[in-house]
Amino acid sequence: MKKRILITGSLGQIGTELTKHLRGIYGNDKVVASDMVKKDVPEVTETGAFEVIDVLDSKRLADVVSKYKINTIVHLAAILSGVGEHKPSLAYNVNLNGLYHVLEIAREKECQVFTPSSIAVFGPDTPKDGTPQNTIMRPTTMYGVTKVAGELLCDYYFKRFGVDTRGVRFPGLVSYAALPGGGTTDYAVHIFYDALEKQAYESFIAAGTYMDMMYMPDALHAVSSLMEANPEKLVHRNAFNVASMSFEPEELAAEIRKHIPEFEVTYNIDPVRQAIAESWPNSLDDTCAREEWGWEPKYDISSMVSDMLEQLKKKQGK
Ligand code: NAD
Ligand code: AKB
Repeated sequence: MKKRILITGSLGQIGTELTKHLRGIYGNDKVVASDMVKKDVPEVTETGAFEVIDVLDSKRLADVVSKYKINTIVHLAAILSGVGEHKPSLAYNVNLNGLYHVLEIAREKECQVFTPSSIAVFGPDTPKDGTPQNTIMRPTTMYGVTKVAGELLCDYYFKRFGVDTRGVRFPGLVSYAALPGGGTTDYAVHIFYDALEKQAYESFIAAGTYMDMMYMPDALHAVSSLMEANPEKLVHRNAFNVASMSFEPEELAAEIRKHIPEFEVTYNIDPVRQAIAESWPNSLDDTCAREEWGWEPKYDISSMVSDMLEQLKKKQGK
């Protein structure tokens, strides 16, 4: 069946690029972008249909799904880890009730659902290195709690109602098109802007703190590959570990220094986001994704840093 896709939260870090990626694959007229307010992001709002949808408004969501005869919902609207610790009740509401509305509409209107989970599903009791697909998940953040519950809800809707739900546990995503929306891994994006502007960056995450990271082109490819994967091969669904690189701030800085030798990093640690980072794994084992749907990332830290700096320079007209 030909896909007619609705993307929620499409003006965020992932949506800004995923909308273009999916319109490139399926056609501009087959992908409807949405967010809770319309902002001036021409690559999303001017290249195809755009609708204002607050995912807490289930009637509006259902009306748009009917209007465009949507058969696939890519659900990105969420509150991320840093903001979620400052506004836990908002994170609970948007992340859980928003997903519940999407799943109910998908059940009624027979839609496929793709929604990203996160490395935030893991917690301090989880094995830190080579974190397996199935392991202890006792997150200590509201964001992580909603992401674990979200994975379970998606599995429930698949097993109980046959809704074709799929997802990946994204690590921190590094990208140049849009800024990140208030997560713990955001330092790995901000560092590039300051490296180019000031040749210096003050990190809110401490040296030596490893987290999994991924460059956006690999993340986009992960979404479209899993959406198209043969369902008969999927043993897991919600959600797959995916990995491509793991680093700490000093290693990223050293890589940037290969292009900007005078670049310096200082530290002013944010205790909230540092505690979150310490509760997450150092690196995930993504064997299941590789075996079940052929996941294979292209970028490592060195190729990512070269491309990020080149693309940001172009964007800033340098
Ligand atoms: P983001 O914060 O950049 O964007 C989220 C978007 O959701 C924003 O445009 C915001 O306006 C919108 N939104 C918030 N509340 C809404 C509501 N009530 N109704 C409609 N829209 C609403 O986030 P992102 O980085 O693009 O993340 C998208 C998804 O990917 C989330 O589920 C997130 O948990 C997951 N994820 C992201 C990362 C990452 O590093 N970016 C890593 C792991 C998982
Ligand atoms: C965050 O830091 O909250 C996100 C994530 C890893 O889910 N980038």
